[in-house]
Formats: sequence, structure tokens, C-alpha cells
Amino acid sequence: MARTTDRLAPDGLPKGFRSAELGWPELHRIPRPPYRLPLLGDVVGASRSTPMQDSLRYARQLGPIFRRRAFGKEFVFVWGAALAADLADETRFAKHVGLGVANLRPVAGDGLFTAYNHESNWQLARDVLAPGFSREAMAGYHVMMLDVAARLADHWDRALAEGRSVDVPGDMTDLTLETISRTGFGHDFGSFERSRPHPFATAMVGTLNYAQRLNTVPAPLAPWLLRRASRRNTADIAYLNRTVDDLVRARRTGGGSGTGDLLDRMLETAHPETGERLSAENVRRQVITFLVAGHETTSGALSFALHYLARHPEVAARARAEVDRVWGGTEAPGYEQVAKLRYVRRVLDESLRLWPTAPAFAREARRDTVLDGTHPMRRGAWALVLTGMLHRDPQVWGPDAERFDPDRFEAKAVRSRAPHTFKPFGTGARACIGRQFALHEATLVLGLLLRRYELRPEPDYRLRVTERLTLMPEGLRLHLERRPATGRPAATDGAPLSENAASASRCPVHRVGD
Ligand code: MNH
Repeated sequence: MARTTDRLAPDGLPKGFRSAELGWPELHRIPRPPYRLPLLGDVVGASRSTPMQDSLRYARQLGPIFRRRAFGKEFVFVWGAALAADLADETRFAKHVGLGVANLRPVAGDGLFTAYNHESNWQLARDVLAPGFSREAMAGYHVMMLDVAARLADHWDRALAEGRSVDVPGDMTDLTLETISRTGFGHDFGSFERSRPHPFATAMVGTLNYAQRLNTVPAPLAPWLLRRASRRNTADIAYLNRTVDDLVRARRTGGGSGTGDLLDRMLETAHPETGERLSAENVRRQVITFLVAGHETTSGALSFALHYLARHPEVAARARAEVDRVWGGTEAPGYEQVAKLRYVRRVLDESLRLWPTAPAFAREARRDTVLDGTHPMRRGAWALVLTGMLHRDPQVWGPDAERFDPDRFEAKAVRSRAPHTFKPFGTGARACIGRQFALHEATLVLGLLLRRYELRPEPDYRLRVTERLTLMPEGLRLHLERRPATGRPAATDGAPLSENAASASRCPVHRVGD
């Protein structure tokens, strides 16, 4: 995406606009915390491991726009609905690749997520890969998603038989990693057959953690303070590259997958207009990008949703009744059956409202402008949108904004809310390409799990959230009970509703008669 809007007429800017620091000429008008240490900045009451949750606390004290100084850098945060909606104006603002996203450049390079707006590989890859997320492509992934979900169900059945509780974030991470690697790249990490995470998953988490830690130390000291971590990070990146290179080489020598998966598209598709193809180096970056972006956030979203379902039996009962009604006795629900779980989808939306697992995104001014008619910004100045706080703005969500209530996503309620107030997948041209993929996968899996199990919380568990660029409930375990067969309706008349009836027998997530 080129900065084509530079030719647009500038706003009527206040006097002295160009003289101030940091691209925010009237920075002093933006509230900041009262105590400030010379080198460290606003670190009182802040912790290195929970930057996003600290920012939520500051947000409540300081209001809809505020700033924090940390280690010599000043950051502007925005969460008020009007300000966030203005930042969504694509003619004046665009994605800013900074902070955590920029820290991932050594891993993901000019892959879709980390590409700068001016890098031509962004548009090229977006055009080449967009058909990989069409309805048609998604319907093809559906069968593989069912297959991976069946492995999760086997895993949970074993836990249940042995009277163990289940490790929700761990199992959801296995599930989503297997799903993206199977659907995207025809690769099987065997996560469910291992007692510990696959080394690829460990290396990936390592690089995410490292990218986050880089934000929490003064830049000049980073090489020294993080020396050991940095060496580890280099090794992690090398491991990721090696694994991906092997995978790509195997595909190149073995010919296409025959399924037109993401890797086939990356290797074989020329741009429809220019005929250009992704370079080998860029393919490597994209594979890593999709393996990371395609599983961490979905895993967190599923984990939070399962937490809330276990905590709100009345919500779980409603969701389960919907699954029974819509899917009936269908052994393996078809692609079309998933989007029909409207209430399950609302549970997911409400979980993503309270804990958007990609907790912030950054926007920069494409030209000199005034944010919400109040705060002048120079071209290139940027702000972080604190999605988690935008999603809790009482002016939008009411005085009970902290309460879990899926009915907020009933069609009528959604229509009555201002636009740009629910942004778990970001905004504009650089919004999430995998949104439909994630929603389909998560709704399908929640439906399958609700149909198969009753979920019981550990009595004294209190939600704690860990941050490694993405959010995840920490230490969340659930106890399972198998739903009695009598609680489920008998098979409806006729054949399974699945359009993949032939494959249904291979996907015994919901076995008849057990
Ligand atoms: Mn996803 C961009 C959130 C699932 C692949 N994703 C984004 C952004 C957010 C986001 C927010 C924008 C970030 C920014 O502006 O800097 N993504 C999510 C969430 C989930 C998710 C909350 C699950 C829930 N994402 C997925 C899945 C895939 C994926 C699944 C792949 C299959 N996401 C991406 C890619 C981008 C992205 C690729 C970058 C898109 C671009 O810049 O063109």
C-alpha cells in the first residue's frame, strides 16, 4: 500500500504545528501518570510481564487518550470510542509497524503481518493469498479442521477416563497449531501425540516472548541485558527457518498438495494482473507468519471462551441447546452448519470483547492531521489502540461493561452500537486476513466440545492473564463430564447433513452409540 494520500489537501492545522516533538505537537495536553522516574519513565505500579493489563489500569485513571513514557520512549494510547473510530479512517491513518510488531521483523520479515505499508510484497502476497480465505477454500479446510478436532476429543476422552482435568490453553494451542499447519501447509506436527510441545511451537513462543521483552528494556542496554535471551532467540529463529525450509523443499520436490492449500498458492500462484510471484525468501517469511499468526490468537480466543462457558452454566446450556437443535444427530457437521451456531458465535465474540487476544494495534498518520478534531498529529506520528479498553468503554457498552454477556452481540444490539467499537481483528486494509478462518475453526470446536462434554471449573480458579504479545488465560484447567447420550437428541431422519458425508466416518468426533 503506497502512501497515495500524501497528495490530499492538508487539514487546517493550528499554528506551531511543526515545532513540537515526536509528531504530537500538543503532547503536553495528553494526560500521563503523575510519577515519572528519570531513566525508567512511568513504571510505578507497572510490571514488565503485563504491559497490556497495566495499560488498562492507566486507561481507567487517565481517560480515553493518554501517554506513558517507558525507557526513553513516549507512547500514546487511545481507547475512547470516538478517537478509535477516527483512527479507523483509512484516508488519514494506516497500520503502524512498530513496537512488538517491528520486533518480529527478524522472524517474519516482510511477511504479511510485519510488512511495512510501502513494501510491495505486502500487496502482492495479499492478492495471491486472499483466495486462500474464500468461502470455497474454507469449505475445503473444514474437513481437516474436523479431523484435528477429533484428535482433541480423543485426547480429552483419555483425560476423562483417567479422571484428570485438562490443560485448556495447552490443548487449544496444540489444536490450533495442528489446524493451521494441516490446512495451510499439509504438515502434521503430531502435537497431541507428544507429552511436551513440539520444539517448533516452543521456538515460536520463544520468539514472541523475546519480541515482547525487547519493549521492556532501554534500547541501548538491550544487547547487554538480553545477551543470553538474544542468543536463544537467534537459535529459535534458525530452528524456525530450518523447519520451514524442509517443509517447502518437500513440497517442491513432491509436487503440489493437490488440495490448493496456502503453500500451493504461495509456490504456484502468479499475481492475476502482474504475473509476479512470491520469492523463495518471502515464501519462508509467509509460512512462519501464518504458522504464528494463525494459531496463537485463536488458541487464546478458544481458551477464554471455554473459561466463560465453564463459569456461566446458563450460557453453556443455551449454547448446547443450540448445537443440539442445529446439528441434531449429525455425526460430523458440514461446513454450512457452523455459521448457523449464532449463539455459540456470540459467546466467542463476547470472549474476544473482554479479552481480545491480539490486545492492541497501532495506527499512524498518513499526513499531517488532527485526531478527532482535538489532537494535532504530524505525518508518521502514531498511537496504539488499546482494543481491550475500547471494548470496555462504558459509554459504548454500558455501566456493566465488565460483565460477560453474549446477548450484547444479538443482531439488534450490534446495529444500535456505533461503528468501529468492536475491533478484535484490527481495522482497514491491514486487518486480519484469517478472521473467517479463526471464527469458523473456533465456532466449530466450541460446538463439538459443548456437544460432547459438560465443563466444570476448578472451584478456586481466578482468571489470570499472561501476555506474550498475545493474551492467554494462565493455568486454566477444566474438569470434564461426558454428556449422557440421552441428553443428546437421536439422529434425525435421513442422511447426515454434512456435505462431506463421505468423510464423516473418518471424523469420529461425535461417535454414534458411545
Ligand atoms: Mn490475525 C492481522 C487478530 C487469527 C493471520 N490479526 C491481524 C490483526 C489483528 C489480528 C488485530 C491486525 C494487526 C495490526 O493491525 O497490526 N487474528 C487476530 C485474532 C485472531 C486471528 C484475534 C483469532 C481469534 N490471523 C488469525 C488467523 C490467521 C491470521 C487464523 C491465519 C490463518 N492476521 C493474520 C495475518 C495478518 C493478521 C496474516 C496480517 C494481515 C495484513 O497485514 O495484511
